[in-house]
Amino acid sequence: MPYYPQRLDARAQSSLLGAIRQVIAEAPLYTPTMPGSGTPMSVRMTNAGPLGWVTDKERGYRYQATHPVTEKPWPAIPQMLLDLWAALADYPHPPEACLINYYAGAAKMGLHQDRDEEDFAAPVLSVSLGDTGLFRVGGKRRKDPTQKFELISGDVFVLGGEERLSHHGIDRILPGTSDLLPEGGRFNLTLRRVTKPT
Ligand code: MD3
Ligand code: FE
Repeated sequence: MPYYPQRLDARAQSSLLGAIRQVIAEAPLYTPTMPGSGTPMSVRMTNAGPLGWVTDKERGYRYQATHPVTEKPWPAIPQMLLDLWAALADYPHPPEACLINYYAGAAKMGLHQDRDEEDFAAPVLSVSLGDTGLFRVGGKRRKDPTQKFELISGDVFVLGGEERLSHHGIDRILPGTSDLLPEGGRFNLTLRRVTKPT
């Protein structure tokens, strides 16, 4: 996994956090629900960019151009993130979605694949901010063995090629491991290309 530990220094992390807070002011974090069951996820989410990833009981996992609660278009992807994509993604088109996950206290995310995009040729780029996340990554098959990593504030991962369809999840957050967020918890930002470029 191309891994850039501490790619963002403390100043870059606070500046990016400021940009994310501006996005959230326009497009508040909401609680997504699982397809079918309607069970709420423990992670809260919002998005920036022309498309955002959402899920609810009735319509399931999908990308859409508007916030499910405010029904307004998502705010623009912060320039810093577009620059990071241009520097690291090795993909000649801009990302269309920036999914913002917020993990408070006991929030976690079960093992899954990211496969709601049309274009698996594009990588997924992940940035962590705030408390450390215990990340688990396996293989293309659900039963493949998994490895554990700590995702620390300022770390950047680029998942492309063979790894693009690896199973992965967040087991838990380690409280009190970063001073970046006064309220505690962890933000993860993922940049994604959704549609095939024409
Ligand atoms: C490995 N987010 O939003 S980011 C997600 O920390 C998601 O919030 C986690 O999984 C988080 O879908 C993990 C790191 C990541 C992102 C995409 C991947 C790892 C990946 C795609 C393939 C393999
Ligand atoms: Fe994922």
